[in-house]
Amino acid sequence: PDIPEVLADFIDYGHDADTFQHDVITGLGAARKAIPPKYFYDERGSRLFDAICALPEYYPTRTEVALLRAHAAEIAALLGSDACLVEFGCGSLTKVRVLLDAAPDLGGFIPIDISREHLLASAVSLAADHPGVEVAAVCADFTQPITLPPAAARRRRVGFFPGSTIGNFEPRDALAFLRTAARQLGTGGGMVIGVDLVKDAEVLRAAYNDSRGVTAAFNLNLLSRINRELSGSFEPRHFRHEAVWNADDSRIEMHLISRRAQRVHACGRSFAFAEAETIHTENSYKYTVEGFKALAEQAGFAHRRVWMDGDGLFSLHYLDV
Ligand code: AVI
Repeated sequence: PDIPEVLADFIDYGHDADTFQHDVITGLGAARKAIPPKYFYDERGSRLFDAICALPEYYPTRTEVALLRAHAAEIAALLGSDACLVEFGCGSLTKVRVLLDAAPDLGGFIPIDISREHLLASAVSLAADHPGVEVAAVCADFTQPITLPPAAARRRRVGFFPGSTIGNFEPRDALAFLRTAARQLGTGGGMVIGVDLVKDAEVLRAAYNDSRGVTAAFNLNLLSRINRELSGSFEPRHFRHEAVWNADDSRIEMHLISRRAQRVHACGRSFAFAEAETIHTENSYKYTVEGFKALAEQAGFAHRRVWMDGDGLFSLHYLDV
């Protein structure tokens, strides 16, 4: 494919082929139905997620952006000159722009994301605004090991993983991801990572059961996506959204609960639901600063710095490889 002129490179690993169908068949066929949260982010899902980030109850985004703004100069100093920032997943790019604006001598920026069109559009717009930075995009599942393009290979590499997306991994997968990232970033590299913190259960519940129903629409959109992409017959109104705080496992769980006994078709198969049976669609683990520090160290990072807001809602960490 043609690489847009402003980009130094574009590599497509083609990781997304057929895994949605496979994961839906396996997930709906299991005794406890579950579908991985990465499938929330089709076009409508990504727009709904952006709307979640602006909700009054959803504190993580604005708290993290405020932390990035407040400490941008210190973070830029830790990045040093001519480093290459490697972003795992690329969201709205608001967050990385805060860092780029504070670090004028950054050498490279490489976003890695599975959503090809969104990735290309974001990388192109960022490259156009920062002509001094070598921008290369990698279309891949960032949990899989990949070879980084030359823009990264010849520089000191610092990972950027904001938003507490690490919280959507099972703890053992979070450890595996951090280990792979440490290897990829290499000795002398670093990582800037946002981690949501354990807090009052009511604050957590409200963040995932917002009063406008945006999170409910985001969760239910998964059923519409199955209908569209996998010939599904879900009636979204026959399911309801629920998010619960599981204190024992330190996580918010999102579920889609069947309002009645029903049979649904998808991927050419039939799946039976009992009344009140749930599809578990997401875990969002919350860490303590100490707990996350231990995880990062176990993965081979040295913990350098943590920044937190005054209410202790969210944490931003700088790790050394
Ligand atoms: C992307 N991720 C960190 C979000 C979270 O808070 O776990 C996804 C989300 N789910 C519901 N609201 C937001």
